[in-house]
Amino acid sequence: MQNNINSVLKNLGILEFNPAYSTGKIWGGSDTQVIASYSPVDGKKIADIQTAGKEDYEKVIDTAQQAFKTWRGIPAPKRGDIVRQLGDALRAHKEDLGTLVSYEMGKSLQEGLGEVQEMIDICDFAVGLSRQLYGLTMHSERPHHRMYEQWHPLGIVAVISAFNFPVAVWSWNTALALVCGNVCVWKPSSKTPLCAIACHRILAEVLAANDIPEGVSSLVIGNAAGDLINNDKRVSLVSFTGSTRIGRIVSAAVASRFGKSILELGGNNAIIISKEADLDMSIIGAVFGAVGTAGQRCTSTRRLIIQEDIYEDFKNKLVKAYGQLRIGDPLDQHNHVGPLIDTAAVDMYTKAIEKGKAEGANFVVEGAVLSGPDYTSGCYVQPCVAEVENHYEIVQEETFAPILYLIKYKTLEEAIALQNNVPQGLSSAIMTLNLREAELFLSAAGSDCGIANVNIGTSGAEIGGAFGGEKETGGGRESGSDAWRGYMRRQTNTINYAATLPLAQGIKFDL
Ligand code: UN1
Repeated sequence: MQNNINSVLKNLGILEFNPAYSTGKIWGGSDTQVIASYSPVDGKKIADIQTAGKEDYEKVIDTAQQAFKTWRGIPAPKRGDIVRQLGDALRAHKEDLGTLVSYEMGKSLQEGLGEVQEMIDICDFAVGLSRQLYGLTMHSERPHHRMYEQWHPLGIVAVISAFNFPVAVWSWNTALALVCGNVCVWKPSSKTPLCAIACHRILAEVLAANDIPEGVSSLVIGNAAGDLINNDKRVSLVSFTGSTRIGRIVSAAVASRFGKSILELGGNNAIIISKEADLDMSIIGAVFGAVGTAGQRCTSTRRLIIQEDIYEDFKNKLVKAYGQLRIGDPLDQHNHVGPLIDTAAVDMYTKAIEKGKAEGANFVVEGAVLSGPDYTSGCYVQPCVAEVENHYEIVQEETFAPILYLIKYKTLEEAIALQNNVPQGLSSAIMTLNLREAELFLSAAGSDCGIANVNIGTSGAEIGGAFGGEKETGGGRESGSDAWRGYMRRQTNTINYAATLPLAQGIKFDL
């Protein structure tokens, strides 16, 4: 792997080929503070990265402000063409970038490549959008008046992204924000800085090839930048993906300066398994949802709400399926489950299991931290399954790990109430072949989540839909549908082409 990763880093232009790279400082700001990127796959340090300090940040924002003046004046379809070129560059780098995502973050190579595919797809989507930033026209109540609305860019859009989707979430935000005419500043997770450097370089090359001035896309690494962004009036929109705990802080800071925010916070996603479900399909959906990305997606399946008549049968099938899971190096395509991001995440997994047990959880597949020659990073854990009650504190919380909770129900109304009865509201699903059940689940009396699926698991959303959720998930929407509006400001325009000045609401004001 070591040699392979060296060539991946080289192909992505991140650092010169250097077998001793792990000790060298690379790239980044001028701050003396350095963060290290370790791979959870083998525990090896990949590189040290210099973080951005206050001075670097000021330079970035100044440059971004200048660049905005140029960028907003470029016609949207032309901006779309530049995003199209970004998509093409990502196609060319897919293999290398997907491998880096897998090695630095720990998700399977297939999922790493899938993440890059999402980036390519959102670029395609944004190209089309660049000719469709439509506003409405309205009929004025006054004669010889025309009224319409148009959408303008906001200015500087900051993207604060999480480790679990180290490249895709940036692209959802950036591709859209760019065609809308904004300039972007990216503060990636400090756990996956190399993925960020790789993407930034790919976009920077595309921009430079089109003679676009510096500052249309910037990267600031390190946690200091996050605070600076949140409290900076010059940053019009903060798109934050991360925990509800941090999201609360970000949202309050940005709101207090009347900035805009798009929040993608925690999920606590459930699948309802009806007795009228296709059980074989349900097993695959449930297991992939729970253990894919080692349970570290916002959309990971955390709870299965199972009808009592099929509960025992389904549980046994599930236990059997868990017995077949292969855990190990995510770059080895035979494995289903890779590592957690770091040993701090392993601690959270262990604590959640202990807390669950103390509350009465009955583990039907026991958890364990794995050790041995294949697991030297100390980040590999056994995906586990526990029978619980929905009200347990641990069940109400989001633990970013492959722990799946089983809950029994009698009626669909009860199942929907259980599904909704958590603080979060991101993704949800029902497995049923019964139309009445499916439609009730999708009705206003059904799921309260931003995403509600039928006969599909909770994870693996496509970019074409608006992505995000309600309640403590934060209410933000990113990616497809009309999520682009979140990156623009709406302006209502009324034009009078009469020779008089009639006032609205029939008000007379004669001088
Ligand atoms: C996330 O976990 O932050 O639905 C995003 C999915 C992905 C997005 C997840 N397309 O699994």
